[in-house]
Amino acid sequence: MTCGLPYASGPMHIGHLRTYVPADVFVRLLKKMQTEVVFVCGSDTHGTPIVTAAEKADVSPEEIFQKYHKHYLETFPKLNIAFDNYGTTDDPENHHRTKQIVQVLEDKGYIYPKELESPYCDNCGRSLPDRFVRGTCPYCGADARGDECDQGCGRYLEPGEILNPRCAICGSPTRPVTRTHYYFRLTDFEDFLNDFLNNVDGTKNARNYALGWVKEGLKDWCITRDLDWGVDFPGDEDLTLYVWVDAPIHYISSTEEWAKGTGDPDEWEKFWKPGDGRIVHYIGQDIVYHHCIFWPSMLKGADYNLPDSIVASGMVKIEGHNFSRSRGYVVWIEDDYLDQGLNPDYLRYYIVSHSSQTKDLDFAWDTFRDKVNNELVGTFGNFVYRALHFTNKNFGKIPEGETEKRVQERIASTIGTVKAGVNEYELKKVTDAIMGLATFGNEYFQENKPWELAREDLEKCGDVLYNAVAIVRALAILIDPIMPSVGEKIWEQLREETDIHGVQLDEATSPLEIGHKIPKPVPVIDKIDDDLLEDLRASIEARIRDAEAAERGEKKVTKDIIEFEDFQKLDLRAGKILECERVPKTDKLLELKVDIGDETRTIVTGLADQYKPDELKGITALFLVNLEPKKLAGIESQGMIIAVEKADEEGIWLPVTIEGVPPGSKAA
Ligand code: B3M
Ligand code: ZN
Repeated sequence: MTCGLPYASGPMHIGHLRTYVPADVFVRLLKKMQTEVVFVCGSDTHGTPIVTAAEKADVSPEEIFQKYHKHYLETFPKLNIAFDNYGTTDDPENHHRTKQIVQVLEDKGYIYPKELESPYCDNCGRSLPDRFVRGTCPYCGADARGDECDQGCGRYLEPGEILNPRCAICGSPTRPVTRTHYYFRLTDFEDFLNDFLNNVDGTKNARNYALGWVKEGLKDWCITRDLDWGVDFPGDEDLTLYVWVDAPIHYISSTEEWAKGTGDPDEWEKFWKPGDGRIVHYIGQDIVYHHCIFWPSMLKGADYNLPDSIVASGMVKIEGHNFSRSRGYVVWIEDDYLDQGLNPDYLRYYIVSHSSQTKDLDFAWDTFRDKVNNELVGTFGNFVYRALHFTNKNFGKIPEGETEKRVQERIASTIGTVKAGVNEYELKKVTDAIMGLATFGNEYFQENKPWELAREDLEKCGDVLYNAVAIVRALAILIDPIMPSVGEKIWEQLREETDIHGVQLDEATSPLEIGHKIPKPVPVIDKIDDDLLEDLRASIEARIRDAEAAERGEKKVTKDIIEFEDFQKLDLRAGKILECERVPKTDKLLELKVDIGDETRTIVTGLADQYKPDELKGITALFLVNLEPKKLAGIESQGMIIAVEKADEEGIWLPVTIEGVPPGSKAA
C-alpha cells in the first residue's frame, strides 16, 4: 500500500491529507480484516519543484528537502497516519533501485537517444526543464508549466511541447537549444496498457482517464533532464533522470527499507516480484497519468509486479473555492489546525465522511464545527456516554443479558457494509454505516427507556444496557481505523485490556463479559468552541483578503508577525548626516556620510528625486546600521536611513528625523 510522495519543498496542507487520510484509514481497516499490509511512503526530494524552492530560499536542494522531510516525518504521526516506512527518494536504496530498473530497461532496448530541442534562458544562463519554463498548453491553450498543464486540461507535457516558452524565473523569452536526451519507448506499451487498465482495480476516474489517453495515442517519454539535482542517468553523467522516474520507484525502495528493519531483507520481493502480493496506490487525481501510464509500463518493462489497484482521490476546495496556496485558499496543517489544539481525528473524520473518494472535498470551518458538534458529539459521543453512564450508575459493571437478535443483526450488517466500503474504496460508505449504527443505538435507548426500567424492572433494565454496551463496544472497534484516539478512549472506558488497534472487525459481534467493571465515563469527543471557530474563520478570511490585495498589486494591510527576538536583532540608531552628495550618473541616489556615534558610515539612499543634498545635510534621523552591506552604483552602502512613505501620496518619503538627539542614541 502506497501514497503519492509529497514534494519536500513546503509545509503540509489539507490538500495532502485528501489522499493520506483515506489511505491510512484504508490500511487500518485492512489490518482489521486479517490482511497483512505494509504501508510505505516517503519525501519526494528531486526535480524542479525542489530546485526552484531551494533557489527561492537561497539554500541547497539538500537543505530544503531535509527541512521539509523532517517536517513530514514529524507531522504524519501527529495525524495518526502511520507508515511502516517513510524514507526519501534521495536514499541510497532509491538511487540503487532506480539505476537497476533503468539498466534493465536499457538492456531490453526500451531506452534510446534522440536529439531534443528545448528552451534555454540567456538571461539566467541555464536550460529550462519542467517548472523552470512556462508557456501555452498545446492542447487547451491555457498557461502551463513545462511538464504539466497545471491551470488547464491537466495533461502531462513532454519537454519541447510547450508553446511560446518563457523563463519561469525571469520571464524572458527563451531560445531553443539542441542536445541528446534519452527516451523510453512508451509507444511499445500501448497494447499492454489497454489490457492492464481494463483490468486494474481501484476507482473509475483513474482507469477511464488513462484509457482515454491511450486511445488518443501515446508518445515516447523523455526520461532525462539537463539538471544537476537528481538521480544520475547511467548512460550520461551530465544528465539526471526525470523526477517521475525515480519518484514512484521509491515505492519499491521504501518497501526494501522496511524489509531491512524486519530482519529479512528479501521480504520486499513478496510484494514487488510477480506473485501473490497485491499493490495498491493511493494518489491525487492530478497524478493519474504518471501512475496509470508511465509507472505500469516501467514495471512491466523491468519485470516487476504490477499494481492491483489505483485509487485516485478528488481534489480539495476551501470554503467553496478551488484550493490555491497563492490565493489564500489553503488550510496549513500545523499552523491552522494542530497548533490550534484541534484533535486530528476530527479532521480525519471530516475528510473520509464528507464526500466520496473521487469527488472534490469542500472544507469549510462551519461545516467542520457542525460535523463535530452534531454528528460526532450529538449522535456518536452522546450515545456512547449515555450507555456507559447508565450502566455505571445502575450496575457499575456489565449486567446479565444477551444480545437481542435485531441488535446482533444490526451490528453484523454494519460490519458487512464497512467491508463492502473497503472493497469499493469508498470510505464514506464506511462512516455512514458507523454513524447509522450510532443512530440505531440512540433509537434503541429512547425506545427502551432504561431510566424508567431502572425503577420498574431492574432485570429488563440490565438487558437493555447489556445491548447498549454491546453497541458501544462495536462502535469502538469500527470507529478505531478512522479516529484511533476515540477508539482507544472508548476501549479504556470499557476497561478492555487488549490493544484495540489489533482487534478484528468481526470481533464486534462477540458476546460481552458479564460482570466486567464499567467505570464512570467521560465524554469521548469535545465540542468545537464557537470563539475558536470565529478565530479560525477570521484568519482564513484575512489571508484571502491579503492574497487578493497582493494580486491587485496592493500591499498587505499588515505584514506577517515576527518574533520579538527577531525585532531585537535590529540595530536602530540616531545618525547625523555630515555630508550629502548626488551619486554621479544616477537619478535617485545620494551618498551620505553619517555620524552614528562611534564611527562615520557611508550610506547610499534613493531620495535624490525628492531632496536636494543641502536639505538632508545636517539633519539627525533614524538609521538601521546592521543591515547587510550592499553595493549601489559601485559604492558600498553600510546601512539604511529609515523613512516613511506618506499614506496619501504614494512615493513621497519622509526621513524619520529626531533632532536634538546625540548621534549613536539607540532606538528599540
Ligand atoms: N511528488 C507530488 C505530486 O505531484 C509528487 C508525487 C510523486 S508520487 C510517486 O502530487
Ligand atoms: Zn492544457
